[in-house]
Amino acid sequence: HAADAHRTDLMTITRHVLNEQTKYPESRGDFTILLNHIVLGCKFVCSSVSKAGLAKLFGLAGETNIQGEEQKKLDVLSNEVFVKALISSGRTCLLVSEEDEEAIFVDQSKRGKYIVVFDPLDGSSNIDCGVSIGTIFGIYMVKHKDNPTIDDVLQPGNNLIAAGYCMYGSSCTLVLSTGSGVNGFTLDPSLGEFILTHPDIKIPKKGKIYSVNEGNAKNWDEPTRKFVEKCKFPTDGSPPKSLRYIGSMVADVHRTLLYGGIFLYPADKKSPNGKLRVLYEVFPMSYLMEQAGGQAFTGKQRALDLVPGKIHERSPVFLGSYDDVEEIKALYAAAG
Ligand code: AHM
Ligand code: MG
Repeated sequence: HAADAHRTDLMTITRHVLNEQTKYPESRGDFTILLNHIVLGCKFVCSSVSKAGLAKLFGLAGETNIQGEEQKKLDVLSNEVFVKALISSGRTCLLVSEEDEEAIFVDQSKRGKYIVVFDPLDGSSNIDCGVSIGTIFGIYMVKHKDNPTIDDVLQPGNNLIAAGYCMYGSSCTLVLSTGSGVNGFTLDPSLGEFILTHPDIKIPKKGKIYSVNEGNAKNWDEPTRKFVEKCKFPTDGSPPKSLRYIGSMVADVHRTLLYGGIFLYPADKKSPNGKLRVLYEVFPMSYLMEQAGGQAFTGKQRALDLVPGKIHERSPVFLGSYDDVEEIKALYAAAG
């Protein structure tokens, strides 16, 4: 249709979030402003990631460029971009980034009521071969704005007011939940706008895919081992599941959300708490899964009920389709 070629009535992410916020009469646009700054960070990182292959032309990370400045690694650069974008929004008071050992307390003059936890560039070991990577974020509301402390961020995932990720892949996709379902937006590079392309994402109740680093199998515990065995050799007459593992959490979770199935990063003998970080990896992804009708489990409890004791704490995680997570829960319950 000629009319379709010139569609101008697009649902941009800003318009979408503004619509959602009208449900809260007390809202004064602060959240929309914060989100706009996150979106800006995502666009910047997206453009840097797409140029990563050209980095050699401009000088490799660790080398100096023509201006004599050291070329920054993409994960370091992404972190700086997000920290600056978040602080300059004037809506944050406390930031926790995977890249920074300490939490960042925002200066009083720029302080707002939101706390943002984020992994600016997750899966960065995949950059050099062009595999999808992403940014993951979660947003909390501070308890005491005048005097935020580290306890303000050591909240269970249950208290998140929003979470999302942006995947830098064949296209740039931002998936977001503000607590009433999950929506996906795709960056239209010609407009520089994220457009609603995946409204109200619901994860299939049961999936045909499992996703785990099987190279760690030798060190798994009994319930994880049994679960993966059942994926390959089902005993209930169902066909075996397919294995898909990219090794980039955003990409693996994105596929799980859209196609269904289960993503596991379990505990093992070498890493009894698994690998993934509670605040900015496990929580946001678990929140999105639940909002899409799936589940997230740690091997002991519902993932969002965890209360982290420190900002970079890790936890095992099993997340995805409702029925598939039910199965792993049953195996852990049986193991006692
Ligand atoms: P990173 O934060 O150092 O990039 O590591 C996190 C990544 C996740 O994206 C991915 O799910 C996981 O590490 C893969 O780990 P492994 O290589 O052990 O399978
Ligand atoms: Mg990470």
